[in-house]
Amino acid sequence: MADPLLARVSRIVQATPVHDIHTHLYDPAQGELLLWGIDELLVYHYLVSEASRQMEVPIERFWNASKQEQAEFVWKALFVDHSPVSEACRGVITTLNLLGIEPRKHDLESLRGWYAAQNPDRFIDRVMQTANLASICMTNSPFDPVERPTWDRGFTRDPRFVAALRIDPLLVAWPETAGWLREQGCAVTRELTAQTLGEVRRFLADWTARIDSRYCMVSLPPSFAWPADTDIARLIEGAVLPHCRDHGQAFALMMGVQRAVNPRLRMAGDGVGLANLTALQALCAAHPDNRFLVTCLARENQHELVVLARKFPNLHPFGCWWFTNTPQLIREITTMRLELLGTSFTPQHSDARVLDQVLYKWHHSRSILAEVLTDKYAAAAAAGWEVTDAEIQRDAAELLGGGFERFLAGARIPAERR
Ligand code: FIX
Ligand code: ZN
Repeated sequence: MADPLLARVSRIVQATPVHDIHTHLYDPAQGELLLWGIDELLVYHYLVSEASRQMEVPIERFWNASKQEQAEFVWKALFVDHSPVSEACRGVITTLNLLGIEPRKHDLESLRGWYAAQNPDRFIDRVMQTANLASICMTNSPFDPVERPTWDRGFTRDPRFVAALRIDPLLVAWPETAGWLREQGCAVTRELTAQTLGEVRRFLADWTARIDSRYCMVSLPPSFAWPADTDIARLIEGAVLPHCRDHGQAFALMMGVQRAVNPRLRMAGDGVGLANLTALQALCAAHPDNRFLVTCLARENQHELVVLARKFPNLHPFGCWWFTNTPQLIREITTMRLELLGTSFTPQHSDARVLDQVLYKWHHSRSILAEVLTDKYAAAAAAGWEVTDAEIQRDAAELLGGGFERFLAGARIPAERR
C-alpha cells in the first residue's frame, strides 16, 4: 500500500472486532435455521433477483427446482454465462477466497465437496475469526412459525449470538395479527382499546425477556406516517414506545421497503420507495425518552436522515442497507455521515442470511471504511491535526459497534427506576 496513512488505518480497522448489529443469522443451537454453504450462498435473494434477468428457465421452473438445482441455475447465469461483476456476485468470490478456495479452479460439485468436509462448529469459529466478529445480532420473530418453536423448546444460548425482537406483523398487518394473538391466548380485539394495547405490551415484554432482546425492530413501507389515525401509528404510540421505555429497549426502524413489488420473485421481489422522514422527525421530537435506530433504503433519504440525526441525539443512523450496500453508495453515505455526524453513527451491519456472507460483507465494508476514514484524517492533518494510532483505534471501535452499544445502554433503565 503506497499511502502510509491508508496502511495504518486499514491495519487498525481490520484488527478491530466488529459487533454485527443486524443479521438474519441464528444461534447454532437453532439448528437448520443457521444457513451456510455454497448452495445457500448462491440462492441468496440478492443473486436470485439478478439471475432472474439472465436465466434460461422461467422463474416458476426455478422455484419448483430443488435448492441444489436452483444454485446451479444461478451459478450458470451469473458466473458461467456472464462475468460476476455485481456486488452480490463479487461477494461469493470474496467469500470463497477468504476460505482459501480459488473459485476458478472449482466447479459447483467440488465446492460442495469442500463444504461437506467442514465440521459445522469449527466452521462457525473459523468464519467469526476470519471476519473478526465480536458478536452477531440475530433477527428474532415470535411470529415466524419456524423460529418460534425453537424458543418454545428452549436451547442453551451461544453468547456470541445476541437477539433482537422483530415485530413487523404486529405493526404492518394488525388485523391478521390480532387474530393470531387471540389464538395464542392474548385477550386482544381488532379495535386498539386500552385493554388490547396492554395485552400487546404484555406480549412484547414476555418475548423481550424470553429472548433477552437487545432492541426492538420493524421494517416500514414508504407510506408510513406518524402521527396518523392508523393502526400502526396507534400501536407504536400506545404499545411499542411505552414498552421500549419500560424495558430499556431502543426501537429500530428500517424505512422505505416496498414489499412484493414483484411477488413472482418471492423474497427477491421487494423494492424501494422514498420514506417520509417527517414521520421520523415527529417521533424523535415527541419522544425524547425513546431511542431510535434508523436505516433508510432509498439513497434519496440518506441526507435527510443525517441532518435529522444532527437535531436529535435520540436518533442513531446505522448501516447501508440492501440496495445501498454497494461500494459506490457505501462510500458516498459513509463520507456524508462522517462529514455531518463525526463518528456518532454505525456505518454498517451485514444483513447476512448465510453465515459465510459475513466474510465478504465485512471485508468489503471494512476496506471502504478505512479509505473514507483515511481521507478524513488526511484532511484533518492538512488542517493541522494529526491523529495518533490510539485515536484511530478509538474511532474504529466506536464505528464498529462501540457507539451502537453505548446508544443502546442509554436506552436501558437506570437501576432505581427498575
Ligand atoms: O427487513 C429486513 O431486515 C431486510 O434486511 C430483509 O427483509 C431483506 O430481505 C434483506 O435481506 C436485505 O438485506
Ligand atoms: Zn435485514
